[in-house]
Amino acid sequence: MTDGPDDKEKSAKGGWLRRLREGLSRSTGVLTESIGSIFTKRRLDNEALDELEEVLIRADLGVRVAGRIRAAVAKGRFDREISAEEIREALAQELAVILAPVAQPLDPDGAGATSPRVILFVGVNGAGKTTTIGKLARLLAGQGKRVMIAAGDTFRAAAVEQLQVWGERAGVPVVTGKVGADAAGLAFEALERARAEGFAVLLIDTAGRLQNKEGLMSELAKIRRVLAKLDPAAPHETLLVLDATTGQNALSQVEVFGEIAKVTGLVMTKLDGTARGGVLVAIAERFGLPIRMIGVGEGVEDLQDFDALAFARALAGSAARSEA
Ligand SMILES: Nc1nc2c(ncn2[C@@H]2O[C@H](COP(=O)(O)OP(=O)(O)O)[C@@H](O)[C@H]2O)c(=O)[nH]1
Ligand SMILES: [Mg+2]
Repeated sequence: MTDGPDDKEKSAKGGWLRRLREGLSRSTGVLTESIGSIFTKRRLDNEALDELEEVLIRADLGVRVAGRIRAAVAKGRFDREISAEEIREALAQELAVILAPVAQPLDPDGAGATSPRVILFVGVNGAGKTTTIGKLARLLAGQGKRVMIAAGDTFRAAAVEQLQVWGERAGVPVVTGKVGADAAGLAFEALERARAEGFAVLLIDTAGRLQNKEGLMSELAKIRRVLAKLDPAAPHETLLVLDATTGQNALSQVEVFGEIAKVTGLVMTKLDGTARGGVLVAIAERFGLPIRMIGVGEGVEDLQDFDALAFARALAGSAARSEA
């Protein structure tokens, strides 16, 4: 999604990487400092590896990833004296191995001659669905794509207004209904209109009232059903939006939404906040779902493709990160 001129792209990338690194400071702080104190002039023995594993678990990476990294770091280095920087770079490389397969950017191109690409956004309240849709609409419109938004979170007037503001700025039409209106009906109407008017992309917002799991499940199922009446392949993408600051809780959200919605990809937001970015690694390892985008701030330029190695280095606090 970064298709500007080279130098512009580079400085924008520098900016978001800095924000990402700052955001990951909680995880990175734990990792870099602890690695620094474990590996000052020390042999890489079992005790050192135990300590490393513990630090990785504390940084939200999860038990399985921690074990995997322990083994990878030990390989070829066991019983050698090793520096903290060497450990950080080995950690970054191993994290990148886990993350590379899920770094699959969104394909926003139209689904076919007669249908727009339909992207459904799901996730708990406050995760960043509406903001992400606004940013994405702006980005895609900026690339000359014809985008329409359906304000499917009909329970929150603020969500509708929020989208109208983004839509106005981006010159993107926003299909809305009355407060409490049937979200599926709205989604149907939007897709009908988007098809008739030749739009390339339809972004659909939804409510995130997870406290009423049955209700939400049937609402999402109904949205899917009515969309499929117009295009059997719609929605072409169902993106689960996750707030990185929720840490381990994000894992259970992937489980729940995986069950109630057919999630095809993830968006991880708020990686610029006091983020606990390590959880993204645990999610990648456990679920293998594509990470379509990340959010590193509230501005339109803060929606980014997920770069596995840059993220891994930022998380590991590896010095090589500045080249990423
Ligand atoms: N710092 C930061 N804030 C974000 C990001 N994405 C969303 N937010 C904020 O998170 C809050 C909730 O976002 P919203 O889109 O309304 O969540 P929704 O309930 O899932 O639709 C808003 O204040 C957003 O501005 C991000 O990447 N970084
Ligand atoms: Mg919302």
